Amino acid sequence: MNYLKKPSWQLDEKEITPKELFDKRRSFIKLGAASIVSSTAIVEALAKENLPIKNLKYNEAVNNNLELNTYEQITSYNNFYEFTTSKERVKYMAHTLDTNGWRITIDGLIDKKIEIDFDDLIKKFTLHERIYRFRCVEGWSMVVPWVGIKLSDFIKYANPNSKAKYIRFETLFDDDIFPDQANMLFPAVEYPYVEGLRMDEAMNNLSILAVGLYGSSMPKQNGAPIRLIVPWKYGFKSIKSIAKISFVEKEPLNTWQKSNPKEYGFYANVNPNVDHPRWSQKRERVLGKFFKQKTLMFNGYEKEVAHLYKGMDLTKYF
Ligand SMILES: Nc1nc2c(c(=O)[nH]1)N[C@H]1C(S)=C(S)[C@@H](COP(=O)(O)O)O[C@H]1N2
Ligand SMILES: [Mo]
Repeated sequence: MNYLKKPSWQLDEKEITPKELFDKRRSFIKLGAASIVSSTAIVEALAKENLPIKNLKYNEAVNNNLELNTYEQITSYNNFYEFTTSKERVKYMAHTLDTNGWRITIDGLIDKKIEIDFDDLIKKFTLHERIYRFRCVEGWSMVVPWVGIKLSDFIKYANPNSKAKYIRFETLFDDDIFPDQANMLFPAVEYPYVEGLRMDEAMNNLSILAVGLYGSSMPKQNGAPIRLIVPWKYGFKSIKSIAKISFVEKEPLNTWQKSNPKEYGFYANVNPNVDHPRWSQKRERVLGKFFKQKTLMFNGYEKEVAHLYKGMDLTKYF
């Protein structure tokens, strides 16, 4: 008999999910049922906690017995330069990010430009939970239970033609929402924030467009309503609050490469053997942990992605 063998990173939720995640979900389920009665207290609680996502598929999750960071940790230490370069302050400023009626433009090497509401777009896809390591180029890391759609599913929907070799993402430009975009003199980086992937990287099963975490919709400070997650790459590739997705022929010039090409490249694969010009990448500090731990090649996803870079000099394509 043939058994469908799950990839090593995939395990059932019950095998891996710590108690906290279950508790969190249970509280959502309770709130969900109670909200039929619709008291203001419940509505307020839901708004505060983010709305629970319906019809979520829990059958896929990355395992390796990863210990999840808490919701509090994941939402209290953020890089989101459109607000501020202070990681601790992002969560206090992100309330201006109004995602009501969020529109996404899909253009470039496709049949016809698509403009669609985020709410309508997301209905077309199956949601997956993916528990991934997340490693910032600065040397901190965390483990996050993301909720999202497969980027490959999105690409199949957009249906780019064969000339498309790369996918390019852009964060919303709106200086009413993002205070640093109104900073005429010394913005932290050039806006809108831009990122990109080679098409085969984008089609890899690990690549997702995340729309939530811990089973609820994406907190504003983490890039609501939709952001990229590519867990084998440094965190800056995981562009937040996406408003435009384009299929292009040439390698997009991503924001950090543009701002400092000596230090940041296009690929940004997590690699303990290639140091940042100003610090080592051999180790990392997990949020909430005192001792550092070893950084893994491709952030621990070598089996899934190493083939994408066969024959490439990873010191050159950093
Ligand atoms: N638009 C936008 N996306 C962004 C950033 C940013 O400043 N602006 N920072 C990046 C960096 S450097 C990291 S480490 C992650 C942080 O994601 P988190 O706040 O959810 O941990 O977002 C990435 N995506
Ligand atoms: Mo980062």
